[in-house]
Amino acid sequence: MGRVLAVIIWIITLLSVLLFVSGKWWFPAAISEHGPALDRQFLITIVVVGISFTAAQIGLGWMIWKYRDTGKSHDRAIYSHGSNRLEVLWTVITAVVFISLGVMGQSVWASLRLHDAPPGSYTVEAVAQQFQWNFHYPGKDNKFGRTDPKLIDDSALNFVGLDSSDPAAADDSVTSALAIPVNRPVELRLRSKDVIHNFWVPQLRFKQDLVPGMEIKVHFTANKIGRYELACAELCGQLHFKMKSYMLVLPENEIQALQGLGQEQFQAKMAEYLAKYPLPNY
Ligand SMILES: [Cu+2]
Repeated sequence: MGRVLAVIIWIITLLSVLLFVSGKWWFPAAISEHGPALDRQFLITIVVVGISFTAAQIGLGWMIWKYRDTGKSHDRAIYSHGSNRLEVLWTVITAVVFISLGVMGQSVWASLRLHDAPPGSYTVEAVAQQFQWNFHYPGKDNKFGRTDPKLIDDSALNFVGLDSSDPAAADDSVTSALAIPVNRPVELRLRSKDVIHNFWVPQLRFKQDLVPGMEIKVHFTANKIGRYELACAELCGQLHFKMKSYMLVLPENEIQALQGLGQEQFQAKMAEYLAKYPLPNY
């Protein structure tokens, strides 16, 4: 029985490793400037973790094989206090490996979050709520109209509380889909009206929480035109599964064509673009 168990463990290990090595269920192709660096970091991590996992499982199977019950009476278990030296050694090795991976990965992570967006970035405000996305565009004047939580009125479709008496609000638009230019830095200002949500576009290799009471500024550059699925990746309530939308990465002229359109025309143009670009195949 011990031998069977050991072999089963080795087979499961082999199959698990093959799942990754085959590359059949890998990420969709990256469409952001920081994507390749993130993928490289992910690959390093998965190789290191994969080697440790395989070594540990081979060892586990080997112990089960070696110390199986052979029915002989002299095969009695002995009690061991363990080895402090070994304990210290593998704890230190594990700590060094994990801290190194963390330090190596932080530069990409931090560059998108802790530094200001480059000047001239295309800025959009994202306001999440149960269970929809609202993207607020500043329009031609590049100035967001004043918003006030008191003015939020979902039944009047004023989801972000835009103050229409503010002149800067006149050319603003709010839509449920996100449109950004290709090859130009984009700054997102993330806010939430109720609970924690999470902005996630897998191809963008970007994922960030939206936290009530906070404005979180992040930035990235998308480099492939198309339509991509955008999901809320934080379990935010009963209809969380419905909280999805699209992100359009558009050529500069199509972005320009959107700017300054009033709310209705903006929405019509967005519908046109959404129909124009098919979703990528997975
Ligand atoms: Cu959500």
